[in-house]
Amino acid sequence: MSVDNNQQPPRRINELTRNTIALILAGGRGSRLKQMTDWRAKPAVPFGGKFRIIDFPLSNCINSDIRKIGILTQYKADSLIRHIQQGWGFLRGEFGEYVDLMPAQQRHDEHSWYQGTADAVFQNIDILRARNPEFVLVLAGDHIYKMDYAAMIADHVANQADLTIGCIEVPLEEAKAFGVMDVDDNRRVRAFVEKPENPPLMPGRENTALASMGIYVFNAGFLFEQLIKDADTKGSSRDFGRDIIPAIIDKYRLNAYPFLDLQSGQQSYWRDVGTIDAYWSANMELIGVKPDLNLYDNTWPIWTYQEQTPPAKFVFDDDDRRGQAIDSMVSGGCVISGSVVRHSLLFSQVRVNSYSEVNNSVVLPEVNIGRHCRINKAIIEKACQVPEGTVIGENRADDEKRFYVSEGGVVLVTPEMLGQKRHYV
Ligand code: ADQ
Ligand code: ADP
Repeated sequence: MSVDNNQQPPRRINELTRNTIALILAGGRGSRLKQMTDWRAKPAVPFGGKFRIIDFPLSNCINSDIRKIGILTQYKADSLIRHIQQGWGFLRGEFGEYVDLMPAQQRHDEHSWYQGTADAVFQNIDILRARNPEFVLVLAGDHIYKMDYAAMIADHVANQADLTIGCIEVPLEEAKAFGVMDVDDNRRVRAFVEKPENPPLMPGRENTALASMGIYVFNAGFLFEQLIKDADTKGSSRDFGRDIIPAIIDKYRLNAYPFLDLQSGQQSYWRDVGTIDAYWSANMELIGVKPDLNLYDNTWPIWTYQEQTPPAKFVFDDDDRRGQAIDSMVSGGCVISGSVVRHSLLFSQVRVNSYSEVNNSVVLPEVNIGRHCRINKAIIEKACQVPEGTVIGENRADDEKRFYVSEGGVVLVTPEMLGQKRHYV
């Protein structure tokens, strides 16, 4: 019997994940979320009653056994940093596990912080090199999904790729907002265009394009080389989608990794809650009986930091009016007294007072809704004190005078719009 000395045994997955550093790009403003990102970066925006958006990619890392994590921050990072420090400090440094905050360092040019996404990584290249990873997993900090990155890294290794790009199928009319790819039968990427005016169709499909999720597995040495090359390229915007990928596509092995549910083979839940309408809908969907995003799945927990709060409480008021919530999610520390909450999502420590009604709304932490309010289809920002008798969501023209009203008719209410200044801690 002959032994093929060239044949490598398949590598253990935990060896692959242990040799991976994940970098979460958390610097983007997310300006389409309007006043919700006036004070915080999009990854720090609260979601789903007790999480912040960045908890999803972070939890995916932990659940995929990737425990070396860097978070690249830039825009309004204050509440993001606080959240990470309070909630994500449980990794064990002595086992080589960490969540590191990597702020913009203004490494080269005093006047520009990070430029594109590749620059954010390049600015930290010395730190990354010193840590000597085998793979670098680049993630966006502003998408909601549950994904096993270990399977993607294993696929990257099995295909001997230099770069593997996570991808999803999107309707053609939405494809303009993404990097769009063309792949061959072996999932090798043949073409890639960032946010094209006329996106190419997926082969064999009528109305679908193959879009990049903006998440990448790179062989680390290869990534560092390409970043240095890009930094020396005049006119580059230092972006993965615009500059790095087009520059390497012809010479190297780029593979597409489809984000499918491993059990059903169907495309999995993946959302960019980039607009007020998308944010409101994604939160509302969670209330349904069988939402596509299951937050009650013990096999893929979403970790977060939240203050300890007492249980939510539903009480009769002095007039014996019942406080109740129907078809809703209500977080800890809420008190609903003599009022009705329907088809709504309440974050922690919300108070709803007598004779009020809250319908189809997302209410962020520490909001107080005074008596005799009627609120419909709204997002009420953190710590708003909604005065007695306020009516929201019944007359668009009225709402527009005081609040921000989205295209889809969702009313965003912030403390500033109510003439309130929040004590900022
Ligand atoms: P976009 O999401 O439009 O496209 P971009 O705005 O660059 O790309 O943001 C990507 C991620 O990086 C976001 O999480 C953002 O917050 C963060 N980010 C942006 N600039 C940063 C900086 N300088 N420092 C730190 N973080 C930063 C990308 C890809 C497309 C792909 C979509 C999928 O370019 O090809 O289709 O993601 O959503
Ligand atoms: P948190 O980490 O508690 O979410 P954020 O910084 O994200 O805090 O801000 C959340 C809310 O506080 C938003 O409604 C924002 O409008 C308001 N806010 C934050 N900072 C200030 C400030 N300096 N002045 C007024 N309002 C603020």
